[in-house]
Amino acid sequence: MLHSALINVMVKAARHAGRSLKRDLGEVEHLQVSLKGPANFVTMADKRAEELLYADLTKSRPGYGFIGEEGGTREGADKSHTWIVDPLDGTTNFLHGIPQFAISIGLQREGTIIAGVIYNPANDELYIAERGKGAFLNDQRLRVAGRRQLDECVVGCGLPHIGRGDHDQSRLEMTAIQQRVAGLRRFGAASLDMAFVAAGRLDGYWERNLQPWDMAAGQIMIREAGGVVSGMAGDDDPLTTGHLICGNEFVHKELVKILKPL
Ligand code: 2AM
Ligand code: CA
Repeated sequence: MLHSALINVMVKAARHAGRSLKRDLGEVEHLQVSLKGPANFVTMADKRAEELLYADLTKSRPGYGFIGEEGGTREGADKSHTWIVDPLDGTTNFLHGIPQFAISIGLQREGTIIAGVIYNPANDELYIAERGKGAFLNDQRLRVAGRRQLDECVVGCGLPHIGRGDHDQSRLEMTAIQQRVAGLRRFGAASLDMAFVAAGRLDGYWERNLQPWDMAAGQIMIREAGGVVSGMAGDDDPLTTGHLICGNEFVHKELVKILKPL
């Protein structure tokens, strides 16, 4: 399938960094038995992947700004374009050898996300989206699920981490949703949760306290697949608030209705 030059640049960078992560995953599984454990190694894997992405993306599009989870913000001469990159989303999964992690690359132009690539090197699933051109999983066009009965829906969520977020609030939200849906899931990589919503695997998903690089690519993936993305208010910007609700139009509305008053 033919994609734009921009998407090709993003895909090439994601696959390159993906090969590095996949090699490192093999090493992590090996290190599980060692005394020191793989945590430091994973930090290195993460940084290595980000540097590959930075080098590849900057070589192809010199001057674009770059915001990465590891290296922070790197300004470029071109102030209207910024890459928003998570080199390893789902770090805890990666550390435990669970094959649910991804490289996430979003491109922002004048404040709007115009392209996104999410790549899971463990199962070679590649998600791409470009504004006005649709969303694809391995070249298959994506469409959000069409379910309109909440009790038939499978919904994803996030959980606050140790020492972070509001655990009581999280329990409150989960209890409220659990009573209304067919199934609740927690996969642990926000970018892939969003890709799953775009692919119609999950009917909806919400999570609090995310970072822009967790959501940038996922946001355009869902919108191009016909879904809706917002913050907790229902019409706000998750990239600004850090809180996210998404799904098809109906599920998104229902989730907002349940979660907003809590
Ligand atoms: P990460 O793996 O790149 O850290 C898990 O619920 C999701 O939340 C993951 O996508 C994870 O991204 C993200 N996340 C955001 N902030 C986090 C934090 N402070 N600690 C762990 N995961 C975080
Ligand atoms: Ca992340």
